[in-house]
Amino acid sequence: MEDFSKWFHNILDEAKIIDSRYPIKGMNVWLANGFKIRKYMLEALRELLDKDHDETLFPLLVPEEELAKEGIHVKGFEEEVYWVTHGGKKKLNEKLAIRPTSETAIYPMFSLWVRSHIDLPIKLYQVVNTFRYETKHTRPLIRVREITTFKEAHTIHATKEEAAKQVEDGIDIYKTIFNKLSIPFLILKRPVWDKFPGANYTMAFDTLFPDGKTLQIGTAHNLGSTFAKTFEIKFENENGEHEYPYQTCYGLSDRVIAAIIAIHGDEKGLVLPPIVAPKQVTIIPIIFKKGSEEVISKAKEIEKNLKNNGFRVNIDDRDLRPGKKFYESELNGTPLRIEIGPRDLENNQFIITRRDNSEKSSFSLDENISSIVERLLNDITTSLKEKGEENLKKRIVGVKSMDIIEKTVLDGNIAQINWCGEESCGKAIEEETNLDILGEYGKYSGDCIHCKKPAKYTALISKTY
Ligand code: PR8
Repeated sequence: MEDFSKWFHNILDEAKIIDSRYPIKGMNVWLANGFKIRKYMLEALRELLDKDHDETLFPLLVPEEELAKEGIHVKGFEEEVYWVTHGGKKKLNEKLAIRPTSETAIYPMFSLWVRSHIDLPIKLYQVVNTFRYETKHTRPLIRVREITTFKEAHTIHATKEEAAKQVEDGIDIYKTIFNKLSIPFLILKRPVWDKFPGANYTMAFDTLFPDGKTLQIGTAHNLGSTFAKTFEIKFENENGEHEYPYQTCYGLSDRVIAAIIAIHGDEKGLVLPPIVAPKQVTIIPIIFKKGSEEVISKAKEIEKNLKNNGFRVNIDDRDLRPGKKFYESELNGTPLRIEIGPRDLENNQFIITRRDNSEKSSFSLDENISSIVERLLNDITTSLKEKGEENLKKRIVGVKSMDIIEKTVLDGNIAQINWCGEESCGKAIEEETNLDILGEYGKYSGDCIHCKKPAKYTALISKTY
């Protein structure tokens, strides 16, 4: 893929994911295929979150007074907030912020809900649109100003230990979802200057795009008691004393869909992990004048069988050349294509082609088709995952001196460096290379690449979106 950015924009359009021509920068229209991928992604995540989180829904608008309460938080977002200032022609007495994220919408309510230790923990999430007036270059799905499927979880606990454990639980949920989507990832503790505004610490998931840039595809933040103190959230413990609780939040956006498209796709188009593929199997009857009825009726039988077994399947019996149909199903990333024609019927067989590796196999029509499909779909998930992980691993390259960091990264890699862990030194490294330190990674030995003091970490550094 020579020009990734061009490829990415084309595929969003050709595979009907997003129309980015909406006349507000950073705001896009979800098209039919994109919407379905988004829907299946959401279903998979909800299934995981619903096990021990409650889904809720808070208002879009936040009073200025609430947004302004948490000093560090508001400072982090002040450049990015859209404001509602008027109701019709009337200027509002108090400006209303359009949520850039919902801490300041949710936590004032926590202060009403939390009274006693028996009210804790609370674990909730919502799936909403949030708005950030991003100043960096916007790109569909990757950096948008209307984040259309912001999946944000917020939890509140009686103890620090429980909150720390919850961050790990949030990370586990995200690991599971990324594995289901075959997205390779790194989990890194962000340097202090790059943590979520108001958090004690931020754990981030990064993945590597084909152009060598990394994308942060999810984060989990330990908020400590900072917000509880600001929003006066207190609970009575078992001894009748009043304490501040501890909070966490974690979130994903449609960047996950950008990652699915970018990491698995190829020059023919999308390659979708089966869990989110709008169609998991497309049956293409190869019809000639002679014998077409038998072929169609067999195709319908296969379709019915697969549908009954819960697969998303369709028959493409449009009056088009098979080649055109193959092309479309490849473009749309449909994981499996079944072909069946008169000659196959004569041989009592059908043919399945995998989208991910183009492997073609023929099977007897007497075999259990749904178990073949199930096995192949699972194989696709696994092999996409393995391929992605292998590539990610290969592209983490140890670098010993400052002058080759940039070149290493420009060649499409993530550089691994020794670092003293000092903020001033880390920022100097970032400034000199024009790259970002993602966080601590793996064992260290030797001296800091920049200041030459003993290293505390090996850190990863990359070009980020
Ligand atoms: C929080 N509060 O907000 P976070 N376009 C697309 N995706 C984005 C964008 C954007 N402009 N900005 C961020 N993301 C916490 C946790 C509630 C939930 C994605 O955290 O600011 C990034 O993948 O880190 C980011 O990791 C995730 O949303 C959560 O946003």
